[in-house]
Amino acid sequence: MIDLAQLGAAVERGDRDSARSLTQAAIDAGQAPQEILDAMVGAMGVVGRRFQAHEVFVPEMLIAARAMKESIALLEPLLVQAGIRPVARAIIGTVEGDLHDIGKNLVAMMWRSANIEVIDLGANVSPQRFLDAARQHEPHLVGLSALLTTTMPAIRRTVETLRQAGVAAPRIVIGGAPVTLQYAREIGADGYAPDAASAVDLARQLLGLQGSPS
Ligand code: B1M
Repeated sequence: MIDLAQLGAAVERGDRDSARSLTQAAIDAGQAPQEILDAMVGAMGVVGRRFQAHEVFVPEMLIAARAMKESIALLEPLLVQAGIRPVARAIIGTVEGDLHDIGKNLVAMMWRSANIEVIDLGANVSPQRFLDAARQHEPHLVGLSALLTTTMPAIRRTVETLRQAGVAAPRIVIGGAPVTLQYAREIGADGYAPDAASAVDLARQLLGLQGSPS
């Protein structure tokens, strides 16, 4: 049996090789896929909290998320076999006219690390494309990112398009450097997150999932 705390520690320090080999060893030892997954989700929760406390920065969070992503790839067939499903589905994109996608990618990675299925629509996504994707995927969450003051109105247009079309009431989360909580309230979004780790806490809160991953 593998000590899953070691796997968590490998993910926390972004050690891809160790994370992969410990995941494979745990699989080979017949450990429960859910327990292996929980160890990694918990580790990313720790990384997220350190990021919020400014103890680690974007690069550390990226390498931890990559270590987890590669290990999850080994685990995925077993998760499917065991019928373990993501806790929710999200679509995410950077709004129309805006090509900045680094922060949005980080939010997508952190949501995936919290066991949320994420359909990433990319950058420069029109309100109509968000609507088409919402109709197609029926997400629980929609994430909108903007980095330019000039593209903030596209967030508003996207929220209006989704609301007016009456698609199955997804929770809309917005973020990006010029975006504020006040703006979120003004345009009728469900929430605003200042960074990728907070976006996980917010998603869990909006989805009614208890607390942060331990
Ligand atoms: Co641009 N750019 N850029 N740029 N760029 C900024 C944003 C700018 C602040 C630089 C400056 O002038 N000081 C400025 C915007 C000014 C403003 O509007 N107030 C600017 C400008 C003006 C432009 C152009 C117009 C420049 C030009 O061509 N004249 C142009 C616009 C192109 C377009 O989009 N149509 C442009 C182009 C580019 C590049 C293509 C060269 C490149 C983007 C590459 C890419 O993303 N693939 C680029 C970059 C890299 C930047 C800076 C340097 C870095 C942005 C970044 O990735 N930060 C940026 C200046 C800066 O920030 N220092 C700048 C790192 C990233 C992790 O942070 O994206 O803030 P951030 O994401 C954070 C949070 O905001 C939050 O979580 C993330 C992680 O914690 N968050 C969310 C983000 N999305 C979220 C969604 C959520 C929740 C949280 O829920 C869904």
